[in-house]
Amino acid sequence: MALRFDALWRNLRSGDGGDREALGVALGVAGGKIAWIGREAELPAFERSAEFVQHDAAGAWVTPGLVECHTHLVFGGSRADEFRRRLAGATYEEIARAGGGIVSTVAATRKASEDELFAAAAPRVRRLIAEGVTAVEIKSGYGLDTQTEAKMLRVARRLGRELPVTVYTTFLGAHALPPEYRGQPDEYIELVCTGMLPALAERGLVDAVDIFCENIAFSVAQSERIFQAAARLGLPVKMHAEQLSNIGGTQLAARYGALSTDHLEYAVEADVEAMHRAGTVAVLLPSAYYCLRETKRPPVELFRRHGVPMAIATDCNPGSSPVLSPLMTMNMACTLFGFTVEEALQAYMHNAALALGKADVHGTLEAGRDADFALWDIQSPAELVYWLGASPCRAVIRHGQIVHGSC
Ligand code: DI6
Ligand code: FE
Repeated sequence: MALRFDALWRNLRSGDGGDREALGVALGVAGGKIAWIGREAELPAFERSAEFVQHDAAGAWVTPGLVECHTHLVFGGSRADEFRRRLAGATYEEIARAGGGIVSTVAATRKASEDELFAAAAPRVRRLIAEGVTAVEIKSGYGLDTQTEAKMLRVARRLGRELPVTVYTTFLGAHALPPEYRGQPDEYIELVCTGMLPALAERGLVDAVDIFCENIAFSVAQSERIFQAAARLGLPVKMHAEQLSNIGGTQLAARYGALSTDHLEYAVEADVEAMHRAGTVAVLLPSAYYCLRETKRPPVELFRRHGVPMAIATDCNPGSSPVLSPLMTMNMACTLFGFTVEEALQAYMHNAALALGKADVHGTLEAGRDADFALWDIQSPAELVYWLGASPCRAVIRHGQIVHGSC
């Protein structure tokens, strides 16, 4: 059967900049999917649909759309004052314990209307798209009551409807203890498990469930109750684990088959082994490490040795990572964590898709998949990671349509 294209990009480059570099690549799109990709010299005969357009990419590099797999980008207010306090010497933990931090964003998010939250979040998402992102995960966790968590997740879904990006929602009801439950964390966990999560899942607002398992947040035992509640609903789980200390969250998460555990600065070899056995992805968040002036690096060498896939993400949030640049985050993964360029790129493509349980949809360029890709004005992929403060992204294509830039 003859191929029929709605669009064809010619004169692309692809590969990792090494031996597998390919010049003269062509990519044909039909019905929003990649219909054909390969060397232009081998392009088969094809028919042109009525709307057919041909683009000369003039040697631009093509990559899959980036997958931003860990954000908290829907929130009210700002924490610039907290940043000032931290510059003056207060620590993130001190601020959190004194009722600032996450809980101050909770107050601002509860107060904000749904339209206000959307209006604040949309430009953040557009920034990500402008750096090549075609899929983004967005967590709740600044509501901490059913109504506000629902509001946040509806805003996330609306971002996915109104902006050219695929949104995956994650329920993070166990992000912090809301002030009205002070001294009653187990009662709050009960509400999360039997009230909030089932209600939000029933409304179709939850793609996955996350927990902040940490001394300043929720214990391993409390986390387990949430994993059990998620399992009852058939929802995949993830965990913020071993970020500020090691309390054993990772091993629990691995026992529950978590898609990913995230942060992991304090993870040890037994954690890494458990992740390997469970197929759990290590999501590393170098910009949070940088913003918190953390000095303990995640055990990258152990992840490599045990074959645990590493993803990276901005962790975009108003406290520990007010960051909207995937490219800078890749640079930080290399400069601060010792990633290679190839690892950083994989970490933002295939491995990030794995961390969302969506590796069958995102993260690679293959015929039959959604035509979600980015074109870059670079001479080699190392330039994606090398430049700071300048995005060489020429265009972003989602479902076959140019959604950013031009080509
Ligand atoms: N870890 C983080 O880095 C973010 N949440 C979490 O559990 C921080 C969120 C914030 O400070 O608002
Ligand atoms: Fe986070």
